[in-house]
Amino acid sequence: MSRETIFVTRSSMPSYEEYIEAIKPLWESHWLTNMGRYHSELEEKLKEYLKVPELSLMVNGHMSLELTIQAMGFPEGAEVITTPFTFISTTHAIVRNRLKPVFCDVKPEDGTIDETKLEELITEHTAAIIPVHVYGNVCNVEEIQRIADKYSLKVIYDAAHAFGVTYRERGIGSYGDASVFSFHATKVFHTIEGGAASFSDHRIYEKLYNLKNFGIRGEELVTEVGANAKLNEFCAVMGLCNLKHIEESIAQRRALCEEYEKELKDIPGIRMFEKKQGVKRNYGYFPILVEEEYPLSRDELYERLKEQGIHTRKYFYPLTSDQACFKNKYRDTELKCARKLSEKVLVMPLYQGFEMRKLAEVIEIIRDVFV
Ligand code: T4K
Repeated sequence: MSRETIFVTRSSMPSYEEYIEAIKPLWESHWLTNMGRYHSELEEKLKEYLKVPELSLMVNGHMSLELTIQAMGFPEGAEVITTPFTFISTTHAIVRNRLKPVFCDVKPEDGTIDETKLEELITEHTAAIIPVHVYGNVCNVEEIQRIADKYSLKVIYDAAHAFGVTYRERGIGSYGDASVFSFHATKVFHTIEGGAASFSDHRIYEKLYNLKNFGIRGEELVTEVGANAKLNEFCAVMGLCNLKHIEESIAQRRALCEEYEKELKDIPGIRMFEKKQGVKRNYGYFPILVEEEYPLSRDELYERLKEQGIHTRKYFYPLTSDQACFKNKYRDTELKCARKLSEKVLVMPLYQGFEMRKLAEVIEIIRDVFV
């Protein structure tokens, strides 16, 4: 049985030599940040890889979302319909923009926002919808867009988990008014810390440029109030190196996910999310749902695995709407399914280099409760 600790994920790395070689020019140029050469190169390469018309690199996924919301210029206090079954960043980005989150329930089959519940939450104050492609599961983008068009709402996707995902041959970041990706160290593709927003309206690029660089447009010219959310050159180089190996990394993850699926599908009480037709996945996360038929509760299974050195994660429990900073502060909406999912979900270890032998140990522990 496993003695070595296994975490839910582990950062993919290029070889040490590859990265060192790639950062050498930084010692020659002394140009380390402020939209340098590698920043531009990565922006161009990611536009192509993600199949999106425009892209703005940022210091992390959270600031990408926060500034993209800001770039839309919603009136203070406007309502934004979103999901609570997500990382806290999604809700923070809304609230930090002085907007009010309105939490919409999610669907049991994939954890994405329940588009059938959207219309009943729309009021005269609604400005936008911020759905999440949680675990890379693609939202019902067609129906969300239809509703947004009907009520003249903006749609910003939190695509933090959806790097490289395509739906009907289109880059996932080409849907809605904008999408936001995370390139955090724990993601399928990373720049250590980093993120990006994608969109089709070039004016958003200009706006985000100002917001991420103090509004500076010339040595003596500041045109608007902005923050500092630039990606530095060391991170950009890490991204360029990782991008070279992304297909191999996704292929490895895919093999691991297929093995998990094969081994878990017949275990009573262990459920997996459904796969949507037309989606090319990135295999970023492997969530399971621990249902009543399983002899242990989700929390008991979490503890059982942990005792054996296997650190799964309850992404996403509690719901963001139940966190101390948001509880009882916003409109009370029904979140039955989201709450159930958050009480059942457990994200399994998955990363490049995770050995099949270790995966077999995880499965054995999950199965062992029946003997
Ligand atoms: N929207 C959504 C839906 C998101 O999920 C996220 C981030 C965002 C927005 C915001 O994007 P960023 O601003 O973060 O770019 C992690 C990540 O920090 C976070 O990026 C991610 N979502 C979230 C789901 O997971 P924690 O607090 O669970 O991470 P931590 O430090 O516990 O790490 C998890 C495991 O990863 C560790 O047990 C070991 C491994 N690890 C961790 C680090 C930091 C590594 O292998 N290398 C590392 O450098 O939040």
